Amino acid sequence: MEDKKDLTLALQTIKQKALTALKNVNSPETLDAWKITFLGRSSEIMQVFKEIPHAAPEERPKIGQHANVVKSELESQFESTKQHIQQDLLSHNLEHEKLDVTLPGRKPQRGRLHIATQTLQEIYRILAEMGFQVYRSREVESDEYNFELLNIPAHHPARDLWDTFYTTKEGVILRTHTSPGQIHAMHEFAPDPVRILLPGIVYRYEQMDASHEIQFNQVELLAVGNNITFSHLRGTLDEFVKRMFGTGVETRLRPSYFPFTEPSAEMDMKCIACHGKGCNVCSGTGWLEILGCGMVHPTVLKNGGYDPEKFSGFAAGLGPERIAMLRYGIDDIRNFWANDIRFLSQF
Ligand code: FA5
Repeated sequence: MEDKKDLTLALQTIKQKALTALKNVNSPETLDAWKITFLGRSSEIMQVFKEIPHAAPEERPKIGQHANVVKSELESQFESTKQHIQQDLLSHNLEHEKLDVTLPGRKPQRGRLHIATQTLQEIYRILAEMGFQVYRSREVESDEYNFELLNIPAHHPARDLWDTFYTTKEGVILRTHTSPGQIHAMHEFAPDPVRILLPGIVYRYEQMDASHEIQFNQVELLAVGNNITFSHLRGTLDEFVKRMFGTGVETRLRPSYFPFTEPSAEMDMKCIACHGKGCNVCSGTGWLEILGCGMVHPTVLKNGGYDPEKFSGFAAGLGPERIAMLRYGIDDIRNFWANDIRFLSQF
């Protein structure tokens, strides 16, 4: 048991030691350490509080009072040191982390539509002005719609024109072109006239190169009515190309073959990448095929529910990525779906 004198002396020593040590405190870390040492649960001052019950009863209040005074003194010194340190830290930061408020702000990155989507929207806009409405059709098709109803029976050699992705379910395939949508639309609208465009992704199991992808968009055009002629087809395509590319572009219509049109043709555009000299975009020919077209075959009209004696129609299938390549001078179609932000952010 310690007597009053000892405890009073102890308190004085504690105070002295603590205040001396506080003079060397100059950071939040050393301040925390100081607090643990001089005010923490196992600090000397706390030991004094534990000793009080063992002192002579008449001395206890005095010692208690003295201990409380020392403790509050240490606490208030702690607080003021803490404030000094914070103030010093702030001044230091203000001095060393100066902000140049005159610097221009950082531009937030904005998203954008994919170049294929932008091109599709431009095509819709032009064709809408020319009276065509968008008609959506499925990407997963039956063999019947993708081939048979389009006058391409099983084992017909024309099937080789479209290398097909088959599914594990018999007769279910990924559409190889947007033409099956023609039949769906005709079934819906016959015997009324139609003037529609059918956009969407198509799939082909083929060798990829600078102008051939295995998935790409097509936009199908279909007009069915009375007295529709090849001149209407030609006029519509010429007008479309003029509105898409301007008046200066050179196109040519070549006779071709599709089982679902008769007669059939393909339209080429002078290659913009090489100005017709020949490059890897146009396979050295100077021309790039942008669409297939023709007058709807009587069998297809009949399959769609129209009487071919009374109705006629034209159809075309455009390749929007090819059109975008010509428009923006893109020299490889594989860029479209490679997800390279450096390519995509240019448009
Ligand atoms: C067809 O797919 C026919 N359905 C088009 C058609 C519709 C003809 C209506 C008559 C009447 P073709 O396979 O040629 O035809 O493709 C049409 C267009 O799609 C091509 O002119 C080209 O622009 C684009 N295309 C074709 N294959 C690819 C490919 N692998 N990668 C990118 N674009 C392609």
